[in-house]
Amino acid sequence: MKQKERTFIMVKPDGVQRGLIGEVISRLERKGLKLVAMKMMQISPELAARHYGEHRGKPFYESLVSFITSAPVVAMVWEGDDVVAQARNLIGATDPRKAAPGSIRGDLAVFTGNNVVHGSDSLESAQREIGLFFEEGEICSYQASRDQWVYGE
Ligand code: 3AN
Repeated sequence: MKQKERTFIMVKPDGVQRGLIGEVISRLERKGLKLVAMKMMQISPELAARHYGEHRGKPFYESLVSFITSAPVVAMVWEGDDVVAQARNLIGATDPRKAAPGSIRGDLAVFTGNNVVHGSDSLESAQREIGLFFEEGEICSYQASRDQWVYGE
């Protein structure tokens, strides 16, 4: 079986506060993606600055950092074929007003600042973000028996 891709997914403070952790995990699980690491944590300003470094200098940067550090988040690593793109599809467009109905943001959010969940936008971002939040030893490697049914392998 070929090595599956990994992506970084995070339930943001609004998702945690609104009781949507289970809903987000459930949607990813039902799709057939595999959870391989998860932790609930409070993001420090330093980690926020590293995670959102590409947005430094943009008008929304300060509010983004203050929002992401305002309450706990649930950081996760998910694995699967083409999982970066598959998870982005499930999450929906950055602006919830443009996110397709059926996507997490399309169904559960109304405002770009508070859009419930983060998902890496490329394999390179996924590797970088996973490295910011997890040690390699915290990521589980296991065979999910459902994979033969999900992938027909
Ligand atoms: P995504 O989360 O869809 O990958 P990014 O990486 O472009 O989107 O933006 C990261 C986060 O920054 C978004 N999830 C959102 O919370 C915030 N953000 C992005 N663009 C804007 C904007 N124009 N106004 C306010 N917040 C924004």
